[in-house]
Amino acid sequence: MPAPLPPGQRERADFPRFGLTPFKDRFPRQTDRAELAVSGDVANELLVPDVFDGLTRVEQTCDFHCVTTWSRRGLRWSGVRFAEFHALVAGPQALPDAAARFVILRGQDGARTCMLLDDLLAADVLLVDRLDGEPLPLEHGAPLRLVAPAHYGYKSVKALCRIEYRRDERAFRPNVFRFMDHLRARVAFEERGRGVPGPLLRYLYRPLIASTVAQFAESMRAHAARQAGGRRTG
Ligand SMILES: Nc1nc2c(c(=O)[nH]1)N[C@H]1C(S)=C(S)[C@@H](COP(=O)(O)O)O[C@H]1N2
Ligand SMILES: [Mo]
Repeated sequence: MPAPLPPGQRERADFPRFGLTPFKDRFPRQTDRAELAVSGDVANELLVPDVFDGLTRVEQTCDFHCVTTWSRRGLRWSGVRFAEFHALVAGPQALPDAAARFVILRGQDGARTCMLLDDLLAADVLLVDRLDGEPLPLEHGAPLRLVAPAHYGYKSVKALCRIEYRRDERAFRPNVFRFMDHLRARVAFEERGRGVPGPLLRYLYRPLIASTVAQFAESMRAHAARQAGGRRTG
C-alpha cells in the first residue's frame, strides 16, 4: 500500500499541464539550453549557460501536489540538486549577500514565486530537465524546471530562467494575490495560502481544477498547431 496522500489531496491518474490561467498562453522562447540567470543581492550577476555542467546527476521519484488539491504520484525526475548548484556554482560565482535568506524564482512565462533559501537547500529540491526517462516536455517546464516535492506545485517553477537571492522578501511581487503564495507552502502542514486556513482553500480551489486543466490543454494544442504550421510554411 502506498503512503496516504497529504491532508486534503486527491490522486489524479494523469499529470495535467497546470497553473494560473493568465500564464496558459505564454510559452518559453528559449527551449534549447538549460541556462539560468543569477541575480539580486549578489556581488556578481551571472548567466550560467548550462546548470548541469560539472554537477552530479541524480534521479528522484516523488509525488507532486498542486495547491488546488490534485496530486500525481510517482513522477521520476532527473537533474541536479539545487543545493549542489548553490554550493558549487551560484554561491562561489555570484557571491550572494550572507544575509540573503530568500530566493525569487522566475519562469520564462513571467510566473514567479519566492522561497526560503533554507527550503531550497533540502536534498529533494532539484533542477530538472528529464521526466520519466524522457526529455522534459514543454507542458511540464522545458528546458529547465525546479522540483520541490515537499511544497505545493506553485513553488516548482517551470521554464525556470532566473533566480534572485534576496535579503528582503518585500522584493517579491506575487503573481496575483499575496494570499495565494505562502512563503513556505509545505504540503505536510497544509500551508496552501498566506493568512488563510489551508482547509478552507481546498473548497475554494477544488471547483476550479477541471476548467483549468481544460484551458491549459487547449492552449497547448493551439501552440503545438502553430508550431507545426510554422514548420510547414518555413
Ligand atoms: N512558469 C510557471 N511555472 C509554474 C506554473 C506556471 O503557470 N508557470 N504553475 C505552477 C502550478 S500552480 C503548478 S500546480 C505546477 C504544474 O506543473 P505541471 O504543468 O507540470 O503539471 O507548475 C507550477 N509552476
Ligand atoms: Mo498548482
